[in-house]
Amino acid sequence: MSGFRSRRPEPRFPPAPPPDDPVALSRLAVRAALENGFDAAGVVAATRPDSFSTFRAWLDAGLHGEMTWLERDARARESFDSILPHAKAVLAVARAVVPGGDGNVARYARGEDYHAAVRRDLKRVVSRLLEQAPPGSHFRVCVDTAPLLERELAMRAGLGFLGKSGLLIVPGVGSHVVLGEVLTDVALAPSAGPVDPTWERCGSCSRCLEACPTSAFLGPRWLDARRCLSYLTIEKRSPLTPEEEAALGGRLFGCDVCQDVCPWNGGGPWAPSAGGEGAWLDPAPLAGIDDGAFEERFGKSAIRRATAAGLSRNARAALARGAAP
Ligand code: B12
Ligand code: SF4
Ligand code: SF4
Repeated sequence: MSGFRSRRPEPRFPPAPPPDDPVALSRLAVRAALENGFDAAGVVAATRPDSFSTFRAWLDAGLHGEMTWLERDARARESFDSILPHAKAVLAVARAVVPGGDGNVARYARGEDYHAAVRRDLKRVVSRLLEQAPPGSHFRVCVDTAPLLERELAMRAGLGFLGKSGLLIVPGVGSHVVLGEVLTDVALAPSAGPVDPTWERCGSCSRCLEACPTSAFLGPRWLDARRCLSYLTIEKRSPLTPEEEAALGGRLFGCDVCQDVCPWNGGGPWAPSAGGEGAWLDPAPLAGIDDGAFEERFGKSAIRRATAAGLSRNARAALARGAAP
């Protein structure tokens, strides 16, 4: 149908045989995830994502700015085969980030890099599954690293709903969660029935859309990333304009405003308040940080994503505007 041709060689392995009891194996996967420190887990069939066309339209509108890597592997998000040949099911998981209040570092990036922590614990889940899965089964762990539409997967697996902020909200936990997945060629039974695309539980609330400091939302779940402070502090590689610098308001990495105002997070351990471990970075020593010192300090932190050049640029902007901790 399309002109897209995978340049990948034929899969190196045959598909896994069907499991004796897909429902039992699926339940085992969810139980193992919950036992390994995830707050929500569910299984979804590895079928073409419903929202691929939304994603494509978002790219076509240029709302991704300099995140050209999203453009590069866009087509891979249409099918799971480039990530795991013969993929049949996905175990989607969500984990609450470490509680803590305000800071100039977004909550998800404080402490141990969540990519490493989630990967480690999902590997434990896979070890458990390998004991029961049919011989010849394959599993692949992904955490924000593979070309997947992770929020859709989480929603369709029954973990929660997508708020107007675009964030997955897990009822009882909130939106301060990070997501991960295990892809498998074993036909695990889905945990949830088909999801109604219009299902959301925001009601008449639109606090996140209104509170965003840069008015980055063009509508519910429709973000102009180029205006988002998370993008400006983490992903944007070119210099900041004076307007962008001012908009940062002293933030060094990420932004939590659209979550701070959300009633689904209200009163919980993430209520805006003073600090918490790793919440604040002093911009002064970071303003001139070089690659070596940056790697030493942030090599095992999610902050690494900003690069030394990006973080020092943010720190200089904070100092120029007198926004020290
Ligand atoms: C690129 C990216 C960004 C960009 C763009 C964000 C954006 N809104 O698109 C920037 C740098 C701005 C960013 C910021 C943040 N990000 Co980010 N980001 C990603 C990444 C790598 C890709 C997201 C993407 O494809 N965006 C393009 C848009 C169009 O897709 P989407 O956001 O997934 O939206 C889809 C759904 O909303 C869906 N949808 C909407 N309506 C409907 C209806 C139906 C029926 C269905 C099926 C789907 C659907 O359609 C969209 C297209 O598929 C994902 C990881 C991943 N691989 O998915 C993390 C991810 C989304 N980010 C995450 C986080 C934590 C953040 C921040 C909170 C970080 C921070 N504190 O600074 C902010 C939040 C900003 C916000 N309000 O979205 C988490 C989200 C966790 C959660 N609770 O949802 C993810 C999942 C990473 C992870 N593994 O945990 N991020
Ligand atoms: S992370 Fe901050 S800047 Fe980005 S959409 Fe949310 S409130 Fe707006
Ligand atoms: S702030 Fe309100 S509109 Fe935004 S995600 Fe939360 S409940 Fe939904």
